[in-house]
Amino acid sequence: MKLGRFITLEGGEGVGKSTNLQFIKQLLEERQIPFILTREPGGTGIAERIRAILLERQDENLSEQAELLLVFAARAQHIQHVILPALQQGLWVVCDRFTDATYAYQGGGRNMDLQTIAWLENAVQGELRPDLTLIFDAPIEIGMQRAKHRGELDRFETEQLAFFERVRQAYLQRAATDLNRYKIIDASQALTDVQQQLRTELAGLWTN
Ligand code: Z5A
Repeated sequence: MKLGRFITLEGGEGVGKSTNLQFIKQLLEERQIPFILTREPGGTGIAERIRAILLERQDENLSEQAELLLVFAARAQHIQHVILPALQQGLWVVCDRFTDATYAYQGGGRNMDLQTIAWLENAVQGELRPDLTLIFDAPIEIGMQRAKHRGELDRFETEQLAFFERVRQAYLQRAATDLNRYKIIDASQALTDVQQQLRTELAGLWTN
């Protein structure tokens, strides 16, 4: 059986990943492509519990090393119990964030060593990499403005503007390393224009 495709959505806070995940769902349904939608950190019972630890604001400071290892611990569960079984059954997997978020947030945002991240990536994922990564890019202020009505801030959302600027730059640097896999979506545009860009970028996958 042909393996499913693995598509990931990436970008800073409030750029429209969750909104456009639903649009991609519609496109897959129109084409009668079997798929699952999932997210990181999370996607399994244990991984969702790890997500809660990562996002909660607590009195005890979560060290950068603990944060990085928790992200990959959740990913290991998600890959073993959800992503690989789905791909092996021929389902497409559309995931809201994956390892590029680790390069962007822990690598770019927290300035952690990229070689350590790459080592963990290889150890946890083996050869698994997304077929297509859509990077939703917009000036930080736009994402923050869009996300600001959501109530209490999580642990990441309390970071300073400079942190999110480093995250954005890290995503753009990764995109430049592989123009086939990474597609930058100008997320500052109106939703209909963003969706038109998505139709264009996804068109190549329907035919291959
Ligand atoms: N994290 C990490 O550090 N390391 C890792 O390896 C991984 C994750 C995997 C949780 O992510 C945190 O985990 C994340 C990084 C860290 N922290 N941060 N920040 P998350 O994905 O759950 O959280 P998020 O990035 O904050 O997602 P989000 O805020 O839900 O953003 P979004 O999904 O990109 O946006 P949205 O909900 O689709 O849209 C926001 C609003 O804008 C909404 O009202 C929409 O209707 C509106 N919208 C969307 N598009 C448009 C356009 N084009 N025009 C106008 N309005 C729009």
